[in-house]
Amino acid sequence: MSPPRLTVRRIRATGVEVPMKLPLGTSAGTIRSAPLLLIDLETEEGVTGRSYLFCYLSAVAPAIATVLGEVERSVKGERVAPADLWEKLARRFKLIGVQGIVRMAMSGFDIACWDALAVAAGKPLVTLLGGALRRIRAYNSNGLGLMVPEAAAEEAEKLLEGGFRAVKLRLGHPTLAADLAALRAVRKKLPDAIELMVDFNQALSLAEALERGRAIDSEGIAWIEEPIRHGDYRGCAELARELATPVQIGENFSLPEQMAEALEAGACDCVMPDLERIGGVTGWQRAASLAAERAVPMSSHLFPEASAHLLAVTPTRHFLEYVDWAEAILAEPLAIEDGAAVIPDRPGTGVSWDEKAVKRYRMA
Ligand code: SMN
Ligand code: MG
Repeated sequence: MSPPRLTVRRIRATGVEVPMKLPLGTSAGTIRSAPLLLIDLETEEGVTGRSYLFCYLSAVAPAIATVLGEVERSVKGERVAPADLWEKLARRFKLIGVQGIVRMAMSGFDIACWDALAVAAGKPLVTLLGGALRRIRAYNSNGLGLMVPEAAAEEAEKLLEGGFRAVKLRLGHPTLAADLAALRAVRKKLPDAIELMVDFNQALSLAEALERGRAIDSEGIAWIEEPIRHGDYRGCAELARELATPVQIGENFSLPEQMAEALEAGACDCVMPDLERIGGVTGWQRAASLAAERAVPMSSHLFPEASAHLLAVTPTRHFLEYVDWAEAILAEPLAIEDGAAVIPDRPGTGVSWDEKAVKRYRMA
């Protein structure tokens, strides 16, 4: 069956700031609320495609909305064919560059396009992509920021609710001793079968990362994420060679081209591209092929609702990163059962808004 014919009519972007149940204390600052930009792609045929972006800073939401206005002007009246529209927009934004918030706006639009196509076909996105409904193993990435050991251990234990068998701890305390204390307190509190990831959010120099990584190597950790500046692929490659614990990067890959460079450099043992930076569903599919060619395990970053569909058709599927931030404004939040995301049996990605909540959390 050929894909449904849809025509771009309008893009609506709505900024909301939703409270996070658990603050996220990273080495680069603490996040207490999630600034999200909700995207509604309206088509002439009456089908609406939806997606949301995580803006990191609330001030950035209106800036991305402005770029989406330019996206709308560029593709209004065009057929919803995501790869073609990506190419067209890449030409439109060539001089400013398909990077930063331009790339985020394009990615959000791409995801909404795919959602619209799946909705029009009456199929879950995973089915449209050739896969099947299934559960996707997840780790609980809510909370568990930089905190004193006892508090971290207590919070880690709570994160197992929902049957999670893996959680992620943020590190990058001022000293190795403080990192080890937090890590050991959490490891000790969790049953042995529970996997524990750690994320430095680029806090360390290469020398510090070698030292802390070697210290962590004997602690039974599933991966060490972004220990140093994300784009230092030579440094990352040295860490990947020297450390026994797998090195994980990817949330900052800008489009599949950068992921290809990282893999070429041997910069990591696993990858975790982020939908709004890798280029939406279209970019993700290319990233998944790159990971498959090299048999590199691939996880997701944020956006668990859409990522669950995509991981189901990712040959080297590893873990879904589960955060509940969008739950506050979703009509039907992603379900977690026995530590796995349940891909909903609804047309599209399953994302639609709780309009009352959107009103409540709408940005000024
Ligand atoms: C992270 C995600 C989103 C905001 C801040 C930090 C973190 C992760 O790096 O991987 O979850
Ligand atoms: Mg991270």
